[in-house]
Amino acid sequence: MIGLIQLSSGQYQLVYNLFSLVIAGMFASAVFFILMRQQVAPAYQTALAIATVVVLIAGYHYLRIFDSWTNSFEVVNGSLAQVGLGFNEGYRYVDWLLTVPLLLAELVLVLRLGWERSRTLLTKLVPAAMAMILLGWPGELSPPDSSARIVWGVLATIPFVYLVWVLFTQLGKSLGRQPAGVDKIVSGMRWLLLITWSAYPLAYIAPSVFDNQATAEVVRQAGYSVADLLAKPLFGLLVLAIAIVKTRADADPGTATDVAKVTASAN
Ligand SMILES: *C/C=C(C)/C=C/C=C(C)/C=C/C1=C(C)CCCC1(C)C
Repeated sequence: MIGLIQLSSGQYQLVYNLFSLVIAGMFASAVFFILMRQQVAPAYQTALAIATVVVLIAGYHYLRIFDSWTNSFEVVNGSLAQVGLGFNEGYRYVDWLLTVPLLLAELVLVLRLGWERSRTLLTKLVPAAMAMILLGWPGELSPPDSSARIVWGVLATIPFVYLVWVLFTQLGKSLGRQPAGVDKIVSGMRWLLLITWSAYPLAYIAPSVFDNQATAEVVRQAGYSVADLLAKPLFGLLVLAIAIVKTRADADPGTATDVAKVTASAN
């Protein structure tokens, strides 16, 4: 249990407004992904459907997170004191347990690596993701200055490093097999994954790093919120972009054939 903290009204409002922004981002992107469905070939609609489900699950959890935030503080002498059971961090972990495996499936599906490769990849990545989240959870509930927090965090980082390393190298390998235009998006996605997923462990260690627990709480909540916006709606937009470019490339194989003819006649 995190010790009782007191926030200034500015700190409280900052997190409050960020949660509200995340809710808007999640539901707006869900609507957008649904409306864009017709723009992509059936082969990519599953990936887009998963992207939609991910932002809906996260949007729902942020509604609960928002509620928990407003219920855990009360104005006492001009600042916000923690009351009752305190803020429930559990919603995030339940959310990640559902959305992280789905995000991995979304990525593998849109790359269309073939059934065998996709299956092998997911049987490595999904258990690693589950282990990472389940090991981080008890640490998140440990006191800010405890060694338990550090130990669980380090344990969770082992599957995390493995996961990010596999994703980064696999995405790198698939670059050469993607149609023109898609390779740039896949490369951007590779960096987006590396940077945003690394923001989570950084937000996690905030309570151990900052002496002032009010600052630590704001950094942690802001870190997780911004990371979630990038890792779910923005990531989904890149998946949609890949699906649209690939749909066009599949529908217009003429471009590829013409290029082949020109090259052949030039020889
Ligand atoms: C949509 C949610 C996503 C992509 C969540 C990702 C979460 C992580 C990459 C969490 C990683 C953690 C560590 C590497 C160590 C400390 C504990 C965690 C679980 C915060």
